[in-house]
Amino acid sequence: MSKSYPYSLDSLPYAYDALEPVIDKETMEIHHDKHHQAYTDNLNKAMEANAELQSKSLEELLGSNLPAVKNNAGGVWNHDFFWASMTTPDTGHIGEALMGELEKAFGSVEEFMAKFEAAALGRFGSGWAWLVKNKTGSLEILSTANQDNPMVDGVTPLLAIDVWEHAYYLKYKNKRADYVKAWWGVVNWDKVEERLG
Ligand code: MN3
Repeated sequence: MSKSYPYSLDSLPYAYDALEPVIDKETMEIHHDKHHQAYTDNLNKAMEANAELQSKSLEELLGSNLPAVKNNAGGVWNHDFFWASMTTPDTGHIGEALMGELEKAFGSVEEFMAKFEAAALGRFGSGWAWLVKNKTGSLEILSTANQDNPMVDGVTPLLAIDVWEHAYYLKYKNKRADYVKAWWGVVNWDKVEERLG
């Protein structure tokens, strides 16, 4: 999924209504066509103003000390990752290798989900919750603010949920917990296992 300048917005890997009823079509249209498009456009603008960065990869920009570069690079990368993390409701299941890693790190799938939900709900304001593989190869849960991306700390993202209000407000209003619980139904577990490597 490595992109480079000039950045363009990829189509969703499924139809806008593919995640219904968990995530409604209108939310997906606005989230992808407006928000993700805006991060893409604003990243290109920031790159125009910082031509020396144009040869860098998108991943390298995630750690930029220029807020306009870092925030919009995160917005582009994180949403590509988020779309690919989801699939048609109730079609995925956790494979053996991933199950083993989740049990090793968290004790059980239920414990993993509880901790991941706590990270998603505990993120004050806008941000993300992540399942990552850390530098020693074990799984961890963390959350980031805004469009920050944990790869800058050397970890490998496996799964992420967007908990900005734009991701859920039309359908779930202020009830982030309901969104997070329903979201398990659209996780693309095959993709998570693939990212495990
Ligand atoms: Mn978003």
